[in-house]
Amino acid sequence: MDDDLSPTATWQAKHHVLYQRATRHPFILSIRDGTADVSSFKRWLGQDYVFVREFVPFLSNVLLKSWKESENNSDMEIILGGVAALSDELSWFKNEASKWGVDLCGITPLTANTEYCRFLHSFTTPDINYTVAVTAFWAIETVYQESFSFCVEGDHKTPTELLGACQRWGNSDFGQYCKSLQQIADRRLKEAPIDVFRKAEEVFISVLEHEIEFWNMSSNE
Ligand code: HMH
Repeated sequence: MDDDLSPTATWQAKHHVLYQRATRHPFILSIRDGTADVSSFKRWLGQDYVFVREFVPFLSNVLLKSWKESENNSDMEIILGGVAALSDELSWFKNEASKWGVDLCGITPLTANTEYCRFLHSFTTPDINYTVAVTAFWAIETVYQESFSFCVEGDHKTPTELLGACQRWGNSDFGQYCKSLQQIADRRLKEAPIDVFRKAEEVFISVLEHEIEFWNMSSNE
């Protein structure tokens, strides 16, 4: 591995096949080339609303871990910004769902979603340390950032009615936010004991796998 790369960048390179499958999934490519199925997008929307609701306790717990365990005061403030943004995000989902005629009260989480949410909940126990949890947070946000930014870059043919969703995670401010999370994760990983480092790499891989399954679930009947 390249010594100049940070721990997270090293993993992105080492697991790049999996990383590409998560960030250049056929569902994302179909949005970008204008061939996405309305029913798939609506399924994704309803399922992701359920996911983001479950993300609130996950991220609140990362916030709590940063307060308890971080040696750097700015971490908690950066993570707090992420918690605060979830309130607006849930409103966005409700507004978007009403535009598309998706009834958010009637959503049953599908298997891939249930499994991903179970994975999120596994981080709230005290035996998972801050370094591992913040690495998961970075990876989860980064997959969405890299996926949706691709739909608003270059010669995309993303339909106008899907641009709002793509901009939500694909905008450059969110890109910067993900970079700040990456810096936190890398700073912690450089000081981490080997067992924590290995656990964080495992978590990175699991996030990619769950994200791929989430896209698969959204695109397939
Ligand atoms: C499945 N992964 C999934 N949903 C999201 N909203 C994000 C990541 C980013 O917050």
